[in-house]
Amino acid sequence: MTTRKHKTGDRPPGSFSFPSKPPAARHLSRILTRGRQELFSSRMPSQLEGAMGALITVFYNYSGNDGDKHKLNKGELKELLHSELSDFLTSQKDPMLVEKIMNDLDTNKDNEVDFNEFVVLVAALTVACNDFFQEQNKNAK
Ligand SMILES: [Ca+2]
Ligand SMILES: [Ca+2]
Repeated sequence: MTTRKHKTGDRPPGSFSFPSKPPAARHLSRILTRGRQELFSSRMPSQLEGAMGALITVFYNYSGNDGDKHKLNKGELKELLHSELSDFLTSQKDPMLVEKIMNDLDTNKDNEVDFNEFVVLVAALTVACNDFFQEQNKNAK
């Protein structure tokens, strides 16, 4: 009888796990290519379009400071996390947190976080926030 000890996808407790590909990303990019004309016309952006624009702006505010202008190195990622997600960071006591986040986000292992990798973090945190609020709602009833 053989006992298989190793399980695939096992992670040490406390580490982050992000989906490797944002769902429906390809479909979305097709829509975007078609809708780009309308998206960047002079009308006021919708709330969601504004949020998407803000996401892009925030990323490039930090990615352009050092080295590759289109990617966040570890220093830039740390700066972004501390400035833009300070509440999230202070609630986590792990001193290796930035390293762990960097490791989990950097799916192509080039030691940089590009925009595609960055949005996975935002999506995962947004999902976590939504779960939290749903839980709060449930408890309030
Ligand atoms: Ca950079
Ligand atoms: Ca990368």
